[in-house]
Amino acid sequence: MKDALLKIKSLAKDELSKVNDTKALEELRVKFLGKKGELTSILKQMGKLSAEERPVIGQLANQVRAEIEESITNRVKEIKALMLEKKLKEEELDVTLPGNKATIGKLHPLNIVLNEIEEIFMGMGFDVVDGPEVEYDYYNFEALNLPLDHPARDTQDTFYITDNILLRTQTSSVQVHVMEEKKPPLRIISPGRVYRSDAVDATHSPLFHQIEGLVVDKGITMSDLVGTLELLMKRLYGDDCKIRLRPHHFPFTEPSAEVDVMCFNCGGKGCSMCKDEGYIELLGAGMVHPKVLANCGIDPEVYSGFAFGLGLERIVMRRYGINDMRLLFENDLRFLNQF
Ligand code: 2NM
Repeated sequence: MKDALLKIKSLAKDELSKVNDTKALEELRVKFLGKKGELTSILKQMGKLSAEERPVIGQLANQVRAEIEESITNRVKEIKALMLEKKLKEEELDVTLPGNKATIGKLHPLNIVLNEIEEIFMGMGFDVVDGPEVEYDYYNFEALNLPLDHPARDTQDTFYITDNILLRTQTSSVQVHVMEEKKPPLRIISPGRVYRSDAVDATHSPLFHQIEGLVVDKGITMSDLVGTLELLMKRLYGDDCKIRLRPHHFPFTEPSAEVDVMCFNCGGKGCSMCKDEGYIELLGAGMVHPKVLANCGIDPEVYSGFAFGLGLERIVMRRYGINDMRLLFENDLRFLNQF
C-alpha cells in the first residue's frame, strides 16, 4: 500500500505539470482526491491492514493528500499567471499607432457674422424674426409700396411660382407680417435667404442673405436710425468706424438713404480698395413710408419708424477680405476650414 500511495503521488505531480487550464486541473483533483478518486479507494482498503501498519499508512496517506493539494494550489497560481500574460499579450495596445481623428464641424463664415450681428441687435432690445421664403406678391411688393411698374417686379428679376406667389426678394416681407400682427413698439431684425434672378458672378448670386431691421414707435426719428447703425458698425468694425448717409430712393421709405461705412483700409483718405472714395456702400435705410405703416394697420399720424436692409454676403466679404462671392456657396472645405 505504501508503494501504491507513493505511485499516486508521483503520478499526480506528473499529470499536474502537464495541465494548462483550470478545467483540466479540476478533473485531476476529482481523479486523485475525489470521493471515487484513487486516494480514497486505497484508504478504503485500510481495514485489511494490521494494527501496527494502519497508523503508518494513515499518516502517509494524509501526507500524500496534503502534497497533492499543495501542488494543485501552486498549479492554479501558475495557470492564472500564464493566462493573464497571454491575455495581456493578445490585448496589447500600441499607443504610438495613428488614431482615428474625430472631425468636428464648424460654422460657415455667413453664420459666424450673422450670429455676431444678431447678438449686437439683441443687446439693443431687438427680436430676431423668421418668415416664409415662398411669399405672396402682396407681402413682398404690394404692402411695401412697390408699384406694379417697379423694375423689381419684372420676371427678369424675380422668381415667380404663380402670378401672385414668388420667392421673396427681400426679408421686408417678414416685417409686414409682424406689423400686421403686433402693435408698436416694434424692434425686430429679420435675417434670411432671399432670391433674385441674377446670373452668378463674383458679386452676384441668385440666392443671398439679407438682414432687415425695423423699429416702430411714437416719436422715432432719423437720428434713431443713425445712432443704431453707427453702433452696429462700431461693434462690427471697431470704435473709430464712421458712417455716412447719402440721399437715395426706396419705394418703402421716405426719406431714404444709402449708408456708407468708412474704408477700413485707408480710414477715409481714399485708396484702391474704396476707389478713392474713402467710404464703401454697405446698406440702405430710411423712415418707413406712411403708406407702408397704413397698409399694415399702423396709424402713421401716431407712429413713425425707421427700417434698413443689409446684405450679409457683402459684410462677410469685407470682414474677411473675400473677393469672390462664389466662395461662400461652393462648400469647398479648403476655403471653409480657414474660419
Ligand atoms: C432696405 C432699405 C430701406 C426696409 C423697409 C422695411 C419695411 F418693412 F419697414 F417697410 N423693411 N426694410 C428697407 C428700407 C430695406 O433695404 C435695402
